Amino acid sequence: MTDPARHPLDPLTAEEIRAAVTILRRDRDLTDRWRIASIELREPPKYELRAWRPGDPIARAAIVVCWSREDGLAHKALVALTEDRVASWEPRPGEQPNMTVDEFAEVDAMLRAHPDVGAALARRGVTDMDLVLMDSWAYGASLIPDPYRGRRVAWTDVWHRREPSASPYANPVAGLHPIVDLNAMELLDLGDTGVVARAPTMGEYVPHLVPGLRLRDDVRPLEVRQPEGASFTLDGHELRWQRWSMRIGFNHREGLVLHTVGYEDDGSVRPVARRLSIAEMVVPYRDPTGEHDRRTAFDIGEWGLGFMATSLELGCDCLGEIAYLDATLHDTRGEPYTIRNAICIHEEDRGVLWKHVDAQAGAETRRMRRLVVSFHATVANYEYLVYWHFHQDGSIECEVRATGIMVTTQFEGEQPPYGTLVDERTYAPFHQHFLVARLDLDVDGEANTVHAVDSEALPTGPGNPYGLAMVQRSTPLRSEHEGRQHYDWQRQRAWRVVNAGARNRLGTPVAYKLVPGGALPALLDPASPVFQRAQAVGHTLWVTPHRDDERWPCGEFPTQSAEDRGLPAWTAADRPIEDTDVVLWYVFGVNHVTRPEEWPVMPVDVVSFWLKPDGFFARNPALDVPADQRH
Ligand SMILES: [Cu+2]
Repeated sequence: MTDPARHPLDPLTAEEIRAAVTILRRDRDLTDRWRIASIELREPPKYELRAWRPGDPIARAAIVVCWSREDGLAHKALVALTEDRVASWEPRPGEQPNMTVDEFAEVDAMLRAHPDVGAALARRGVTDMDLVLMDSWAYGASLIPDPYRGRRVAWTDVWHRREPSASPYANPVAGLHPIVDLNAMELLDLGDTGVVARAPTMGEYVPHLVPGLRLRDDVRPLEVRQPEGASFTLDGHELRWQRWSMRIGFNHREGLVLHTVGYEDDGSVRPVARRLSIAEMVVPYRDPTGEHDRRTAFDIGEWGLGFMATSLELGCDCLGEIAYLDATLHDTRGEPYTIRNAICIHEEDRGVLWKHVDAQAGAETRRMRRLVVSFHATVANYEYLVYWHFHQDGSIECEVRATGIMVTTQFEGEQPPYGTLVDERTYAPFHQHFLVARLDLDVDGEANTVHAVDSEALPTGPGNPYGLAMVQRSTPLRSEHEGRQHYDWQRQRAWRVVNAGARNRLGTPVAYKLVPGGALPALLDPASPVFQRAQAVGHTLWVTPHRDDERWPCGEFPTQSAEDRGLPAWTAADRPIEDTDVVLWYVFGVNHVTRPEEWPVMPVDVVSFWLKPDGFFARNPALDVPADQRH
């Protein structure tokens, strides 16, 4: 038995996942021909949860998305676990549930056993099918070939390993992209556009497979010791560290979720954020050739960063005293499984926090320490490492690291101009990683207004004879259309989330500032199919009034979608966002112009943005950090 939930926001346990499926099978006749796409805690509505106190009864419910492989019809169910009943059962015609790990594995096995695939590979000199990997990708609606429209389909890349322990992503098989019906689990089209001669690439990164690699021999141990243990406490899913407190959540789609983030100030906990997560990730490849023109991954909406989370037993890569939380997920039969050590919690030294040297008073220096809550996801060839950093000065940094292995293609003749040559007759196409952070900030409460703040240099003239004057222009965003914001380098734009009803000791309204980082333009034709599906990436920031059910910026079901039914649809109503419970949707990421140095494995590309107190405190909140942090 796993522990029953102790708090309404605790993720579903294995027993609860089993119970949700049992209730559905009993009451809705789910046969073996059904697949379960996702089972997730139905988080209590935000305003109901406010009234909950420890010891109060907890009503648990699960949202289940499933579909029948016979007719392909998706259903979304709300299963009231506490009441042992299906509370709602909603057919979702025309929508495709997320892609699943089971389908990925079944496609791989089916294609490797298929005689036509074997013959196509034999024409390319590949005969040992144990060395082949089929990598399924989801479609956008407009790119599905006509005869297969309306079906659940995947297209695949073909890779082959040089030897059993070698990297599959070192050797692409160009000109072969089988199309599969996922419900029938059958090959529809070989997608054979012709043999491309294989090139003698060196795509291996495991040292013993890299010819002639000499490891550095001048690296001595660097150890982090915390002889009295870590400074945080973890009680169930509740985390406390110095002045910070929060609850850790996890689901199949967003992966890590942070709830009820607060900062203790003068004995009381002041709310900063109600819920923080990465809600979508869109990765369009910017190569129109037939090898890549369908390659548009929605890694969260199609695959789920939670489902893709890796056990940090396989490499946590953090130093010091570490606490872990497991994650409970499930397969398409609804059978739960555990990812051991899915979430990592630890502290890091971050150099100097503040310092001043005075000739008479001497030096005062404080070292910065931060709390890190993180998880890692492996989405086929790529890794995404998500870190939330909490600092002693009240700031929060959300950092994402992209690493892993770039998609490559071998070519004959002239290299297409849409990528960088990284190996013999092999190029890595340009692409972008757009991340959409969902930030439900509650700065000292829910009544918040977002202001765009621009730096403006005043013209030289009377009162400003030397042209030095610079002021801040603060523009309140009053409606959702005004809330569609772009980064503005010329004005150094940032956004302040202001609570006009709460004042600091200086008498000014309290605020947190969203300091943009990693902002990137879509660089997409608005009419293009990918932009239609991912209009959320068309703005750096969106602001919406809080709704419990508005969670997915590119729509609830981006798999095989034609248009973005998330942010553009919700904000079309242009609802008021002034002095209300706002949610910020921040778009950031990597404009990945590939480099040879990112092959055969990519050093991390790091992007981040910050949430910084900006008048939330009346002075430096880290004055209280002791000089000697050993005591
Ligand atoms: Cu990339």
